Amino acid sequence: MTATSDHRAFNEAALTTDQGIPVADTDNSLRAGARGPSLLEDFHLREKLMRFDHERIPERVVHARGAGAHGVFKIYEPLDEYTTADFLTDPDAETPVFVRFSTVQGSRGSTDTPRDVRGFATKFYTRQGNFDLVGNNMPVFFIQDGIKFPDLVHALKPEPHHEMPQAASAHDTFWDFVTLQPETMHHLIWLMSDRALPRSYRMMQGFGVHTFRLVNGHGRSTFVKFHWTPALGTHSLVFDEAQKISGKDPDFNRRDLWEAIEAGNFPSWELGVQFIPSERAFEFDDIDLLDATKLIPEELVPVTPVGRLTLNRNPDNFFAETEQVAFSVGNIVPGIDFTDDPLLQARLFSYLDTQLTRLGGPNFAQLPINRPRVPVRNHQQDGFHQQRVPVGRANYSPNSLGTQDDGAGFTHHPELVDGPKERKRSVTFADHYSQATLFWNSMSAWEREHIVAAYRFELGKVTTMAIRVRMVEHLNRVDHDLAVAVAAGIGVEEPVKSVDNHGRASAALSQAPTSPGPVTTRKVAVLMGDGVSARWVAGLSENLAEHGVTVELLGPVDGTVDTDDGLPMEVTRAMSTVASVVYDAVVVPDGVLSLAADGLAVQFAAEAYKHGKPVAAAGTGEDVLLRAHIRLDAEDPALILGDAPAAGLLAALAVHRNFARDIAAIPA
Ligand code: HDD
Repeated sequence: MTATSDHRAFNEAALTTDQGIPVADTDNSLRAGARGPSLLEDFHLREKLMRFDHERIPERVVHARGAGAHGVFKIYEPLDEYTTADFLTDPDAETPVFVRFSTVQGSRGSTDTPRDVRGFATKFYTRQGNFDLVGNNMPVFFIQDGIKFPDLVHALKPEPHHEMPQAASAHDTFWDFVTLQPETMHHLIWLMSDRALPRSYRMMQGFGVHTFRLVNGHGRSTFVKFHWTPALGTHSLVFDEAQKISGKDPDFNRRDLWEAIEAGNFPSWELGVQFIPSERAFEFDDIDLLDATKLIPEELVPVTPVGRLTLNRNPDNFFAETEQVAFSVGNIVPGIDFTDDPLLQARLFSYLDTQLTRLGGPNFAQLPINRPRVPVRNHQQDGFHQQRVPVGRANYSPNSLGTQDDGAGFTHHPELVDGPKERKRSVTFADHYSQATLFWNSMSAWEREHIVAAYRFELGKVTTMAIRVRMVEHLNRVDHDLAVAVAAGIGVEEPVKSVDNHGRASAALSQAPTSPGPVTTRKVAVLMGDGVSARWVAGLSENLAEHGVTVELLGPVDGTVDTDDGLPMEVTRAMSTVASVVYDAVVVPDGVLSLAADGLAVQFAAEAYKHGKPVAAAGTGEDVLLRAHIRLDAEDPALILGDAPAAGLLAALAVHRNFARDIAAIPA
């Protein structure tokens, strides 16, 4: 080895300071004698502490907690008829993307499963620059005008005097605000539905919310709404389960996304678009396309599938990528354009602005995760954290001393605008109830029960009675029966019917499955103990694994259990380290006599049953269900008894849950 390569080998292996100086010892500070005072000249200690002291950056003011992943987007067919956007017209383009999912209310260190809206933000690194689709998992928003956003968020966030509650909307200030701002009523009912409790980021829809425009090569503009539809179906947790997961595994959704991608089970979503030709813009009597509190029912404008998003790579570093990614609704490429939606217009300012504080200066677009995958050329310069080294003298335009190439760039759609300056809401924004009614009418019986329970829970935490009363008055304008049911749970007098329900519904709004969906990556817990039938468990595991279902064998402790054929069988983990709430189904096999006397096993079965999950048992396993107060003679396709449960379990998992059960007496 030469002296040079020797030197390089040493450098590659060794720690260095930020100045590249090799570090000999990072465990002991420099001292005057082993028990003496530390010396100021210890540059390594000083640098190490300085860097540590400044590791934190401000968290996002909303959507602080999130998880992200890399992937690709590809269209099915070119969309030239509607747009010139390269990534939507080149059938061969595989556009790299980074997606960040998030909750809204809680801090960065809060839990994944509060009742909350989820963010679904996608950065497309297109060949014409970055396009960000910064959406949510609900197709509407609380407010119509961005000037109300600070008020909404102040009311939603923990209350300012004592900073409670964390990651929850069940408190006075939130309900005070929303009951005084009736445009929130439609989004509120979505928030009270199971949509606010996604089983997985991989199992939730996404929406661009606003009406955007696509503009084609002839300058023709078409209004569009963007929809993401998950390949695994749209599924949710129930509230009790979500609350328990918050303690058992606060990283539940983040872990689920990470593990699926690590295992090669790449989640995917179909991008769908509702195309609304400009001529049809005023065709929908009670829906103004510029009002973000309204959706366009799919019965009026169907969703056309246009492409597929697949997430296939976890970030290498959470901070560098997921935390530092800076989305902006204003990042838009030729062929796509904005509308005059006043919520969208306010967002165009806010996202660019917030990054200055969060990422410490104007050069955040140079961070690796934010960098476009195309060359960046302009005369913007300097500022904190500048990474580029511009060359040449000409940092202005026009110039004759450097090069300048104004190619065919982004042109704004030349929409004609005319009107007096005024602080005024359009009268076409005035209806705040009929789409909340539409949502309520579209729900299945169990979805309605969950919504009523959610309103009762949230309003039951509101200490100011006048706010509860106000909310019941609003609900009475959504649907009288809903208002009566909620009022009965929160000590408010039954309201007098004031308006008739319009009776319209939209099937796409319900999450009740209409046909079986994929079971891939669902997780089944098998409760283990000495005496278990080895062949039974092995057979079941094999059968389920063939369908992509993950089986975990939960033992009384880590290690092995003794099976009926005398051989030890290894368990996946100890039952006490998990809980039923982190599984999709629970199985109690035959032969394990200890389980019926084990409170934890009984709780596993009871809780899973209470949450509508498939529960299977064979032989002595049925004793565990009896102890859990589960009626074995109940008509229940998701209660699978007998020796060959695989087919029944798969069928029950394919429809997610059975909420038709009578669970009132189940102690969980
Ligand atoms: Fe927003 C973050 C989605 C209205 C101001 N928003 C943020 C994120 C998502 C959304 C997904 C997290 C992005 C990420 O992962 O980094 N926001 C929405 C949707 C809205 C919406 C779907 C309504 C249709 N937002 C909205 C309004 C304003 C903001 C009206 C202000 C006028 N939003 C912000 C923000 C955030 C943000 C303060 C916080 C961190 C950030 O932008 O980068 O600027």
